[in-house]
Amino acid sequence: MKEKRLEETDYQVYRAIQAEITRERNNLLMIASENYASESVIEAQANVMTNKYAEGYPGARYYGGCEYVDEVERLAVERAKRLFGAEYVNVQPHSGSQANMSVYLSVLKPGDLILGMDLSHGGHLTHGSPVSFSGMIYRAISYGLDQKSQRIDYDQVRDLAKTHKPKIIIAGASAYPRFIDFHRFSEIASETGAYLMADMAHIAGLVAVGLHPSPVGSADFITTTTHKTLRGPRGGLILSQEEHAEKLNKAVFPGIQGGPLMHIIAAKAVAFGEALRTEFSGYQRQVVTNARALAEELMGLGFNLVTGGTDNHLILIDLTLKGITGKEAEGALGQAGIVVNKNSVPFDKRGPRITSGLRLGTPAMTTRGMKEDEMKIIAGFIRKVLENPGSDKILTGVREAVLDLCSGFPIYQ
Ligand code: DSN
Repeated sequence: MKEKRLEETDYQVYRAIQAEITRERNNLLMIASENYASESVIEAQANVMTNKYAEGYPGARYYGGCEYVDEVERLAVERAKRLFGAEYVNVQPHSGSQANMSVYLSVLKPGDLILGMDLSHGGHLTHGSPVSFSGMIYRAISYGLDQKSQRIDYDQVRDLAKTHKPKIIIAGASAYPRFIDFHRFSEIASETGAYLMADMAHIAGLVAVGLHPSPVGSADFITTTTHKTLRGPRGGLILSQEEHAEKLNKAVFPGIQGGPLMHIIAAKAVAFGEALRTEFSGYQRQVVTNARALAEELMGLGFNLVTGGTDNHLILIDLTLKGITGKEAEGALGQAGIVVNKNSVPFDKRGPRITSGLRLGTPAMTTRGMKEDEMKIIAGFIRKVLENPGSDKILTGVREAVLDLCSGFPIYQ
């Protein structure tokens, strides 16, 4: 195939991609759900498998010519099974939301009751929010955090499950800095006759190497994205037991999706292969060590963290007493080259567009090779910015220091 460079064929798109590469090199990417996929993962996504229709599953497709895409899908499935110790794996969901939608479709009917974590307490849109399909098609109720400990209120989960008898309970979060007790959730689900779905999107990388207790063995269904701590391509994944295989396969295709994205499945296979290597455990350990170091340093500098620390890859700063909103803080930090997202804190008095908090994660910075010393430096930058959000001089000074720090940890050269 004659190679035509994008630079010559579509300069506008080429230029935007180049600018994105520069942005990813020259900023501290601290959005807890983001990471830098390896160049092998990126290469595997940019290939001719994007051309192939492969509705169905390996060996049982609705199209001819699937021998090579079958090979990558089988590799992805087999590697994901080994990585998580799961009996059944489906690598076709295009995203985490579609993985969740597939699970619901496989066991729920419209109008059935689901019990998930409140979005404003750290849950996810697809766990029953009224603005998502999950809260529109199904009836949803939610549990939250205990006001004092700011940890999941398992007694409330049990009470709600006993009183309302949901068909499925969802254990999982997108902004919760502590371990999730999947075993406890499974006890509640068995006691109340509910299915248990664990959405481990944020913590999948930690689960893969045993740094977070695994939901495998506790949950009936486990969903995840593949691009957060797992550091693969953007996409979704479902794990379960063989007994649920048929209904899950049908729910993904033809239930909610058509042709799988075979180039992305190739990249998932590559990412799972990387995650099975010994170095991946070391990487995840450092992600957690870095999150703890960042948490300690920020608390030492006078910041209030939700739950007073972290067990995983993320922290939530509560800015309520700092005289700055989450929105203002995100803006000022962004100007200084520190990319984060504003986030509600438990029992936040401000709405989701403003918020009183910030969510920060260490997966991407750890991929660049940063360790505890750099986390301390970053905590210092954050303090400087948040104490002087209106000072262009200070923001420019921190921006220069961020560029200097980034240049010591090259990425995508
Ligand atoms: N949007 C993702 C996150 O940032 O956590 C969850 O889907």
